Amino acid sequence: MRHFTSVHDFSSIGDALSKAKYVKENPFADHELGKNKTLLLVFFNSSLRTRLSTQKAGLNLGMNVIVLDINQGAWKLETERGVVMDGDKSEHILEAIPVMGSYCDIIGVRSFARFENKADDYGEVILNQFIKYSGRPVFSMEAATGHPLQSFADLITIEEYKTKARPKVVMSWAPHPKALPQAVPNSFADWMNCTDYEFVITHPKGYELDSKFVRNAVVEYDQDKALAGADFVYAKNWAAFNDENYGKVLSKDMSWTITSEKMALTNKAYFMHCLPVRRNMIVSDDVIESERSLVIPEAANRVVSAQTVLKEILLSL
Ligand code: AN0
Ligand code: CP
Repeated sequence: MRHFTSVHDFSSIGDALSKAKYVKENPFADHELGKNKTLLLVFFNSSLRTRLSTQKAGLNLGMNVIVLDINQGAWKLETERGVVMDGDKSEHILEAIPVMGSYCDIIGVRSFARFENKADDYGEVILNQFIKYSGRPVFSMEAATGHPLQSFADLITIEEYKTKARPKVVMSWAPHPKALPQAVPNSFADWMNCTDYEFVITHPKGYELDSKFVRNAVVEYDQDKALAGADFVYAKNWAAFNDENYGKVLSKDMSWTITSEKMALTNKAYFMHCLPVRRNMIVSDDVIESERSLVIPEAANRVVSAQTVLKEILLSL
């Protein structure tokens, strides 16, 4: 594996899971693999889990790890070519990227959708510039359209907790005060569609996701119907994807919040969320605190997903 931007960079889901199982059971077995190799993590947006779990993954592999927060101490970057740079941006990303590449062996990038231009977001312009100009293997730490390290950790978690071969997994939209990217639900759908689980997506009308990620998943607009018999409930907010309302909040309907009444419709489902989560908007206190909540083991598996991917990239150097 050279770059990692989606589930399709693994040869199969089975391959990804068996590699993750080995990493989880033998976290320090490859401590020599990353010796004298430098991992650079570049953040254009905030992070708690991705920052810590990816650093930890690199350290477990014996790597040196450096982190750059673009918005805290680095020069403001221009990303558009051809612009007369007479504003507040001191440096162009076309110089910054190869410079960053010259200081490391592998680069992780977090750059969320900006909701300024749908074609730029869905063209993954920033991530692709890193791939093109850094000269290094690049992996996504949540880019504009996907968050594959999160979905990989989600899949590992479902495999650990499922009690039947084909669990019913329901991804439900839930309300949130601000516009959030579609990266997490896009990737979750992408990964779930590579399994043989029963996978259902539920959201209010207007929140349809890109068909490239939804593929053959069942879309059910009635949340109660979707939740019936669910084994896993994966809650997430996202902003509208369609051209007319791209990046907009169309609804804050609190009847979509995941409460104990909603969970009572399921087959004693486990509750999942990638975090950070807004309590009593997305999910009630009692559900997230219940014994069926997997949010902490799910976050812990972020080390496993990151370490599995970094190991594959290190093996390809
Ligand atoms: C981000 C999002 O929804 O994409 C990151 C989630 C991992 N969430 C927020 O910005 C609150
Ligand atoms: N789930 C996740 O990626 O969390 P952070 O935004 O805190 O990294």
